[in-house]
Amino acid sequence: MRMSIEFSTRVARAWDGARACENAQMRAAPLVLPASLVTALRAARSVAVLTGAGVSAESGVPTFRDAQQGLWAQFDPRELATPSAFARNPKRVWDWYAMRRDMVARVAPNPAHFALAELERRVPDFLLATQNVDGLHRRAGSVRVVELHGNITRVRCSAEGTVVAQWREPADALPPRCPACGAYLRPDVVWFEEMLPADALAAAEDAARRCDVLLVAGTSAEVYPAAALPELAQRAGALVVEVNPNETPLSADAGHVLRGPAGVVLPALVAAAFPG
Ligand code: BJW
Repeated sequence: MRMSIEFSTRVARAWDGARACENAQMRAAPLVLPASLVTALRAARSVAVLTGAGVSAESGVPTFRDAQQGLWAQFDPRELATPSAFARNPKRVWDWYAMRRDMVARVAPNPAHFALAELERRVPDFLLATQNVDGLHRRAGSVRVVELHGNITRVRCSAEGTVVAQWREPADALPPRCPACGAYLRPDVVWFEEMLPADALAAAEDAARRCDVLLVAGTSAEVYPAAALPELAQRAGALVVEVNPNETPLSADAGHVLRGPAGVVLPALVAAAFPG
């Protein structure tokens, strides 16, 4: 119980930080959309999108690496998001994810999610590859979505990988057990040092290779293999567009960089390319 209170307070602080950050970004400089970008997006037959935590920031979900309000500013990822952390202290890891699962259930998609769902309806060939585990893209109406890092709302057996629909929180200081084999249950997310779901990654790589335009929104572009998708697309001839209020390792190589919050930039871009 003490652990839950600790997580509750500190994650709530990150949530508040995400909202403060959102408010500050909303007051950012006016957005300029290059005409060549609008034309390219309108003409594109195939569009791929890579999203990261920044796309959910305006829903109030904390990012990972933002200096003040990111989760990794308050929590050590090696203690919470690795298989060895779960092996060392399964209850601590379980509690952290349970807290975040509760928080995610209480937020809603923002204009960035809705703009990407609208873009999907306008483009013949489309794929949205997200690193986010919050499920907000589907809740906004996106259909052609692959979740590269899993989904925090699901739970699976840590031994067999079977997704378990229902579980009861045990009274003791351990995570719940798999009803079939008795191993601990764990969140159905991808931790560091774990492989990404092969079908999701293959679909994202295919989309990156064949797209005309790749939008990269709200990611620090630091975590591989997702961070390799922009280069894959660029080598195959795609126009790569970064949407991010801050500089990332991708910024120097992107064809266009739109500096601003995704909840402002993406609706404006989609409306400019597909008016009416
Ligand atoms: C806004 C905004 C607004 C703010 N609008 N934008 C050495 C040892 C072991 C492994 C490695 C190693 N070196 C490299 C690796 C590989 C490792 C890796 O890449 N590490 C790097 C950190 C160096 N990768 C892996 O381990 C992956 N697996 C793998 O490679 O398997 C093969 C392998 C096996 C064994 C050994 C080695 C390799 C798995 C990666 C799994 C990542 N998992 C997490 C946690 C998921 C579960 C959870 O939620 O807890 O995924 S970590 C975290 O980072 C999460 C995210 O999906 C991911 C990416 O973060 P993201 O989305 O980019 O968020 P931020 O916070 O970084 O950035 C937010 C951005 O938004 C910022 O740029 C802001 O400016 C911006 N922003 N507000 C738009 N309003």
